Amino acid sequence: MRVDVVSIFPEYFAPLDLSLIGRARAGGHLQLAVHDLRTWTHDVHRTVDDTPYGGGPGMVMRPEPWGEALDALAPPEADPPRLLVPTPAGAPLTQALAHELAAEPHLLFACGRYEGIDQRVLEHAASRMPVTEVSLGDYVLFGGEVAVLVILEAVTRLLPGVLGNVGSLDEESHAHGLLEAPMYTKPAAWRGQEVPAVLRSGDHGKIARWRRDEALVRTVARRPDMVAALAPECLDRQDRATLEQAGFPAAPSDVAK
Ligand code: JF8
Repeated sequence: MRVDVVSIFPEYFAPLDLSLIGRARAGGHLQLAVHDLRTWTHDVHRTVDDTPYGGGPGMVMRPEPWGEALDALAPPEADPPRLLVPTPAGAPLTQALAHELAAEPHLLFACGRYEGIDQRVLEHAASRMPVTEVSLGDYVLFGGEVAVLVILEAVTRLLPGVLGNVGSLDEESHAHGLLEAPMYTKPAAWRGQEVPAVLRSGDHGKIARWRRDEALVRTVARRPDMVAALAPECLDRQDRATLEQAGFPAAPSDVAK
């Protein structure tokens, strides 16, 4: 997969040389290029921002450098990339979106700063390529850079050949719409706490059932929204019994009415 990133802080992306993403790059799974938006300015101050029309606090990113950057990185004659624009107003990043992005041949990330990018940049880009505004969640960051680091980490680990053990992808949290059961390693007893006996029993059927029940109980307690979103046909009799015992669905509260 090819990935281009445009930012006024290209140094933010230094961590992408490290660890498993660095290895994915060295192994040729990820071809990453980070570009300084100021490359596409022409004034002595290399200006990228200006005051907002309509007034209000802060500054807005001017459209001209972004227009030139997108012309250079997504030339009209070439196969268009998918443009991703982090913004608190975007669609939430989910594991499903990460899978979708991992199947793309070319991603182009536009990192805004200040109060964001002039909306006409996105409107114009949408006439040439698919544009997706994406959000990490309901809290406010200074800019899109950290969001791009997060999205790239979620996507890179899904690229074929990047994870050694492909099976671990199907077993992890969110793969089945549930949180994972707790995990343990040696020693069997530590500071007076024992690893649950079932995990040391060697009975793989019992272990799978125990993990499924733990996952269900945990998800009811921590993420009832995820349990509510489960397709009923994904639940067997024992699942339904475990959910009921865990107190799902919660009794309707007076507040909700
Ligand atoms: C920004 C550009 C974001 N979940 C999120 N919170 N805040 C942001 C974000 C993204 C881009 C810019 N301010 C200026 C905030 C995402 N994604």
